[in-house]
Amino acid sequence: MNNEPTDPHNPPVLASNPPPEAGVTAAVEDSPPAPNGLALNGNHQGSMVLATPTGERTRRFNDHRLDELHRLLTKHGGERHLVILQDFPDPDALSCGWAYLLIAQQYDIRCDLVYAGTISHQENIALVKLTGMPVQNWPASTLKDRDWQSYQGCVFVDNQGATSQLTQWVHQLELPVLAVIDHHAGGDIAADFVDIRPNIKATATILTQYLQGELLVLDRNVAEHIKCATALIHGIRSDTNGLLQAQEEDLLAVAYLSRYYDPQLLRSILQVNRSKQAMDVIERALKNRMIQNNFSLAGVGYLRYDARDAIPQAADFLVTEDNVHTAVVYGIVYDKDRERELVIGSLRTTKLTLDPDEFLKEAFGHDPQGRFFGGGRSQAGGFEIPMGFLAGLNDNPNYANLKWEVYDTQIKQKLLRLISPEKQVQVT
Ligand SMILES: [Mn+2]
Repeated sequence: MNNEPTDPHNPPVLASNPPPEAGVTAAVEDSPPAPNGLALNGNHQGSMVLATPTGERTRRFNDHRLDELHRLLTKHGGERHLVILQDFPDPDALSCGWAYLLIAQQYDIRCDLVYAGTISHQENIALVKLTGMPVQNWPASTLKDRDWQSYQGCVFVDNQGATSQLTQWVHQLELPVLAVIDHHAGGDIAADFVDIRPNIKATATILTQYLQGELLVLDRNVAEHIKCATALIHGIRSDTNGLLQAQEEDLLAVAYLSRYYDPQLLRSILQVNRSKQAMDVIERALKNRMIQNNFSLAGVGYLRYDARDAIPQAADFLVTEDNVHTAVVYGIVYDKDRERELVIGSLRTTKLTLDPDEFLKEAFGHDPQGRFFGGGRSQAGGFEIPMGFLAGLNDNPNYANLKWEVYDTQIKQKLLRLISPEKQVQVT
């Protein structure tokens, strides 16, 4: 291949006047010099390098988004940026953050990939450990001591700032938001480069398209590339219910990544066993579940903040029961960092006509500021209800029990209003 990977120390210079070939998509290999004196030196599908007689090089892509991102990265060459993930990053977020970091490296941009919450899901811990992904935890309590001055900008990947505690710091310190790449709808964050595509199932599909466009040319001989490609496949799989909900673009992205990924590594990531904690929560969910109109509802009581990922795992499990199409599991956690206590819950459904986002918004409503307590995507959703005045002082077991019963009852009442509106269900 006659690729011309970008020299990290000498990022490509853009021509001041766009040449007329803008929008060319065909692969050009060993092409003769173009009549206007420009030598075309194309890569197989994503980009081409145009060399002018003066030796100046510029790259053009078949997708305007790649052009824009390329221009942005070129402009910021030599800088240091923060890549911000949601507080509880999932495989899609993690793999995309990493892919972005590798792309930015091509432009001599040093990125730090950070999140403020925890990675507690066993599979996600395995993903990070087994791939050696360079992701850093910046807990909320440490944010005031971070060296923010050394960053010239930040990037949100697989989120738009709403789900990260880092966002308020970014705004306070006026750190420029350079790029937002996401597949969730909504959000009104402004950035130099915005690529938000709600019709795509996983952000990893979008990042893979950047790779296909050769913002970074993957190389099978580079271990990091193999691992990142594997992580991206895992990201797409996990946001599409194991590809069952994948659409053409997601599948094409996986097909491309299949040239580079390590199947053995992917298997190891997926085969991680559940923690004892998660098993205990699943056991509680099984014991406490009540089934009504094919909904399985289970409160699991109090659990440690870092065990919160056991809740979606329990919901995943309950939804597999015969005659159940939707499971909701919830519990109370105490967030030490932010000194707040909250009810968190997860919904899983196999019922195609049930929209988790609509259902949870309708069931739990919103706070006085208009922020909904819950939301979701297809087949999955979650909710968080802060306890406010009732938070804390759980050393008193009678009080703790009473509080749990109140929340347990209220959540069931709110859900049952939607599940069995025709009859008054007794919740005790
Ligand atoms: Mn995602």
